[in-house]
Amino acid sequence: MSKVNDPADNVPAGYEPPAVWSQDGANGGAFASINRPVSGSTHEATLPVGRHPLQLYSLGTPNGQKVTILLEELLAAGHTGAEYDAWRIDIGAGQQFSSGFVAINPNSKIPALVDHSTSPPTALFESGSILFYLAEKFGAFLPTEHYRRAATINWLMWQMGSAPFVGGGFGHFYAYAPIRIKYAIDRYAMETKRQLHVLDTHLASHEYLAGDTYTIADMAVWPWYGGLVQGIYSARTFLGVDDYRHLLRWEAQIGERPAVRRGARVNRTQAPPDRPVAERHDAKDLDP
Ligand SMILES: N[C@@H](CCC(=O)N[C@@H](CS)C(=O)NCC(=O)O)C(=O)O
Repeated sequence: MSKVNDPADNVPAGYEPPAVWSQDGANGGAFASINRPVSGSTHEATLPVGRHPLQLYSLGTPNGQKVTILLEELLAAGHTGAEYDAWRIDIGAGQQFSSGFVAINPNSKIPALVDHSTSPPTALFESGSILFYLAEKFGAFLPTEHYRRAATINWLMWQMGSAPFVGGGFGHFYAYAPIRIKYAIDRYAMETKRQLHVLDTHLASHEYLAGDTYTIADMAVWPWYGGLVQGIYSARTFLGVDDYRHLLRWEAQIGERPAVRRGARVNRTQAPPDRPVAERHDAKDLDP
């Protein structure tokens, strides 16, 4: 690491990284109680299994919403095999570290899915992998023409690689960290605005991310970047989101789809302005 300053300027003042890092108690951030430097389960517990082919273990965060939006879109398009039970995993209470959850996702993060219509059942984790699997399984929202398919996967991968800078970077340091660090906020606000500009520029000349077709790429990007437009982290003004008018057009267009509105309510305890649904086991659970 290059030495660029006086340690007195560090945060906290005088801090120098030790030769070997070790955990120094909880750091006080919003997720301090669940962060650990090791993987694996902390307790024995099996996951519940409902009556539908697809069993989703998730929470209605942006990463969770991507999957429930696709499932609701598939059902709306008539793919009855996409019926699902959505079980709520309380990550604040550490349910992602149960032995049952770790068995299907060794990375201990929502969302995770098990497809019981296959033999043996198929376990899936990483939201992008889940979207890709379901789109292929049902032959929907993933175009077959090479250029449209490539564009869809490009934007899906872009989202998976980019959003951690928004959530783990900007969102963490702006909204969740126990102290406000200008250096960190500047770094991640810059990158988040760059990403918003990437989307805005592309959407100026494309109706959807993959061009003229609504795909899993839109479903992956909408919860995160539409979320910034809707005010997650209360950063809409700070990030100057109103300047990105093509992104705003696309955000509203995707957000008014009935399946998107349904999917965005699943595994949530708050989903303004709509009614949240902590668990979904039947289509009726989401009816008005
Ligand atoms: N790259 C993963 C990220 C998933 C992720 O970060 N999930 C968060 C909630 S949005 C989580 O489960 N956090 C719990 C933890 O870190 O212990 C994906 O897209 O599925």
